Amino acid sequence: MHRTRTVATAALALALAAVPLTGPPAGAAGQRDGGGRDRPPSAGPAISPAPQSVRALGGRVTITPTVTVVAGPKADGPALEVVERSLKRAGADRVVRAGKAGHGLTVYVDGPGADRTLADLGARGTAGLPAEGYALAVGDGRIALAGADATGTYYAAQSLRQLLPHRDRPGARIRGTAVRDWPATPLRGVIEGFYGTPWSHAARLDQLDFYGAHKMNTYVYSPKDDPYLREKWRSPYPAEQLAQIKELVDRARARHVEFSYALSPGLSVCYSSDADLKALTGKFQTLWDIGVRTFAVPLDDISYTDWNCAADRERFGTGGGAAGSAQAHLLNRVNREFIAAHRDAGAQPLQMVPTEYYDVKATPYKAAMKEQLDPDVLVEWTGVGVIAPVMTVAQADAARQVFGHPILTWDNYPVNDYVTNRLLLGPFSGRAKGLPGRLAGITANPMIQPAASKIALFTVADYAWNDGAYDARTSWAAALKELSGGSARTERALRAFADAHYGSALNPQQSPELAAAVRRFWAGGSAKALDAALRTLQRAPGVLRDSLPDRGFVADSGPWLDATAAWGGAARTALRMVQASRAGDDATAQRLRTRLAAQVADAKSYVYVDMNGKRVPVLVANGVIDTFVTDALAEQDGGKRGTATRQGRTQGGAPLR
Ligand code: LTM
Repeated sequence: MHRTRTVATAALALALAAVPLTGPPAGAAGQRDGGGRDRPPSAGPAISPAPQSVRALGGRVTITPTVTVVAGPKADGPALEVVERSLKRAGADRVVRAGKAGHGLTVYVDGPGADRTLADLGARGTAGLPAEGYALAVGDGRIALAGADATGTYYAAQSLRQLLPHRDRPGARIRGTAVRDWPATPLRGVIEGFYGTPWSHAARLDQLDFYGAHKMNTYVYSPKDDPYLREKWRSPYPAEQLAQIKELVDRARARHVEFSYALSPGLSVCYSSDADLKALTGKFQTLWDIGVRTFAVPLDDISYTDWNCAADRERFGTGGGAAGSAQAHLLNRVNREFIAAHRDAGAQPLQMVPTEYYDVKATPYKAAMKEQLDPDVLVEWTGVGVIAPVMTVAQADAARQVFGHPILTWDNYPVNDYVTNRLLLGPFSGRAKGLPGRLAGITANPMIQPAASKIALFTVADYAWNDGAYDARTSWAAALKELSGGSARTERALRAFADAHYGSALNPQQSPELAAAVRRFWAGGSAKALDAALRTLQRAPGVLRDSLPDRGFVADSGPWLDATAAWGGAARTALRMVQASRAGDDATAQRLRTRLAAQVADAKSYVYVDMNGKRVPVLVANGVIDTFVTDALAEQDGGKRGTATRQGRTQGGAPLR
């Protein structure tokens, strides 16, 4: 891992009434609040990721006791399941399938019925939509959804799910709406590519559900610390582990997610060896046999100046150019002898991660890749920097140019394997508008904590689907809303918690909301306002433990929840100490100071235990809450407030990068 080299919604909370009556030209912005303002918790139905185009239609739809679903002959099975489940959740007593309209509400899914109904309702059909695009119309007692392909229909069903309310009896009314929608980039998803404890099987299944619901279509299976992917890459899987992978592959297919299997032979491979080619393709074949159709060969984080066999030195020579040639040689053989041989049976283009994956400098290595690697191989690239604070269109174009291949980003956010003391709960930021259209796709490397990654991944999905409408803060708020399951109290707690873990290389401002509250206080604002913010933070862990629907999130965040409650309490004590001191009550101030020392010690005592048993003290709102405490102590000492900030005396975490 290049730790040292690191430079380092969207549930656009759509109030349908406010949807402009605009047409859906290609590239049209969605209905997001373009100013980046967060909608209040009470905002109405939301579609996430933000659709390319939504408009209001006349005529409502009422959920009747019996709803008829008329499916086209090739209608997607998983899409139908989503539609039927959503209708029941919206209050229908019975959902029946039939060949023609019933007495109550009829929902057309693909086929001639859907096409006719879309036209009747004044909505455009699927003609001209790119892959995975869809059309959805709700109005005049009918609903129609149709996809440019099966995945498009599935995504139409996901959008309908979000438009329908949750009711326990029939009668709910839904406003007339037309959605015409398509993705901004073909591949959108997640690469489980971090160091540290690999995700559990249950967590992966849960993630695949999440990806399908958020129109992400890619999951790359590449945990660095699964020995069968790197150290023991030649060894076959034990039957039990292979059976679990098959379960993942099946679940992925049911959620329209492409499962990409990534094998990393670089630690020991001999690029020129027939035996190693056979070992690689033989292992791929065992994965093919359980249904995998997409394969990757990551060659990141290996040495390319040391060969693993003398034959490679003799054949390819030395230096970066030789390494590029050797890698291209092996990958081309995999591409021609395995991928091409399986193409008619559904094999997808090969993916690879180059050893130089983090810049766009022209080098002999990249020149070899450009000239020698088969042109249909997708090259993964992390941007300029391993953790790229920004990604621009110009950088992506430069990467396309220098590698000479389609670029799939391996975006190292919200991965936290290089800062295991932190949760990274801020949104996907710093990625330019227009970037997805230049890429083969976007994959995000998540945190070691799967469920806690969902806040950031929600925003990744939002950006990758419709970057034109994307606003990081709005998407972040929509993610919090969705994860809170409809409870305003839970949402407030989650927001306070996520704000306390917001900072990263992409979001250089740590805890923007808490920091603003602290700033206001020092600028003469009321102690009451700051205490309210700190109280919300202190109590947030209890609320989340009590009511956050995603229990995985709570489990993932354990030490950070404990530390957050403790830091919230410590900061409140510090605030009271300042107030007592300013009021001339030195005895109380001194008593609070003693308590504060114990509270800070407690707050610093919570640890994350990594896969090697290492105990890592966790950080909370670092540089904000600890600095507030230090500044409060300095003020009581009669010193100048702000000394701590200037001297960087914080919880001891590395600076944000
Ligand atoms: O980013 C790449 C291509 N490789 C590794 C990742 O496995 C790791 O998770 C990240 C973040 O530490 N850095 C890398 O270099």
